[in-house]
Amino acid sequence: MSYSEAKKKYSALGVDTDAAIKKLKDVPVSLHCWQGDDVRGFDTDPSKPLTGGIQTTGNYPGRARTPDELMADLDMVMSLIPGTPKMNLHASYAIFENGEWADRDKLEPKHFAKWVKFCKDRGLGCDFNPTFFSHPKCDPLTLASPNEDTRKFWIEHGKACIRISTYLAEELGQTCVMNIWTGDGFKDIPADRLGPRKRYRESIDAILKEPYDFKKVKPCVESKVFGIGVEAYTVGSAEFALSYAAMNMDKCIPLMDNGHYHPTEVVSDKIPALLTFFPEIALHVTRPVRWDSDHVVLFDDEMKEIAREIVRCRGLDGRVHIALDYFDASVNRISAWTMGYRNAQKALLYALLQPNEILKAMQDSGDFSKLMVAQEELKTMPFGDVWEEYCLVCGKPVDGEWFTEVEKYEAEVLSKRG
Ligand code: RNT
Ligand code: ZN
Repeated sequence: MSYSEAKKKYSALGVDTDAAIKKLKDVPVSLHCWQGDDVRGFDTDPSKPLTGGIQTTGNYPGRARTPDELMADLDMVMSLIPGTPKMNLHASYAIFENGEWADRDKLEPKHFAKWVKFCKDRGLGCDFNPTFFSHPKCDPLTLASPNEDTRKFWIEHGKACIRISTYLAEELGQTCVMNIWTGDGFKDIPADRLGPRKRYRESIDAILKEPYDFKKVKPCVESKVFGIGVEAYTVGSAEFALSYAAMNMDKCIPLMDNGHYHPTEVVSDKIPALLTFFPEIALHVTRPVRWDSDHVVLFDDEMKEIAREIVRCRGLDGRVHIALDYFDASVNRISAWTMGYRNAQKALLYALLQPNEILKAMQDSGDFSKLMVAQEELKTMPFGDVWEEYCLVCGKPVDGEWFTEVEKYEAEVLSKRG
């Protein structure tokens, strides 16, 4: 079916497909740099393991090993995805020049000058993350450590990251979302659950004392339920992170990663709960398979429901900051990156093509039979034609046309990497 026919069908349901396409085109969605190199970064020995309770699995060839390789891969991905990507960097992706090196507590904006140039040349904004993992100063705790020197080091890192986030926001003229996540926790039953949380709270307080303009830099606190090797206790639990954000609404916002909850909990339902109270929230969109496995985002039911809540709560008008967060090393990384981003875009477009006001009215008038029928029948609308039109409007390949480009890139570029 052609786009014009699909448009007519949607219009009969009260949905304007052109308006949906126009809306989504300009919504920034953050593209995480860490899918390209298995979360290794450039500031520590790449042979050292990833720590902090997260894990990449698989050893598909072609991992980016240098800033130039990572940037080339990002360009490849960006040539294949519709919409408005925004870069998302971790502090560990600092680029040092002329043999210089700085530890995480001493990082400066200049270590991200190359990234600023990369973003400027492509008209991108940039989000940022302090890196509280994969570093010898993890004892193994960071901001919650009982050791004052450890805490001080990581607080200084957090402050340096606020200064870098301000630099990114000012240089690029877009808000910089700066996400605080640590893997602090214990493998086995702790004797003191309160102490680490009090220290974590004080450490975040100290980081947020670093001056910043809350309109430009949006610090977030990301919660988690558990990680590998820290199964029994997580300092930054859901209640901790949410309470912190609620008590400091003028300084930071909560961040929910949909891999960080018990398996029957859903972030789609939590979005409107948080938006009842918080003017803004942030999301890490991922796909947990039985645990926080960070599989590639699919166009699946929960992804659709997350997107529907974002759209219904008017989150696309700046209330919900959307970032992707997954890392699969078992398949072609460019394909993983592209597929996940395209799927997140698909879900958002799908959500924009729901007659939300009409469905709400059915709910409010208690017409639940009609609502069920309407919601079910929407599932077989000609969504694929609108998606294809969206890709064309964005000047990006439609389904069926991008993967061959990835195969070509693999043959010409990735397979030549040692
Ligand atoms: C880990 C968190 C965190 C990281 C990234 C690399 O469980 O989700 O957001 O994945 O910062
Ligand atoms: Zn996350």
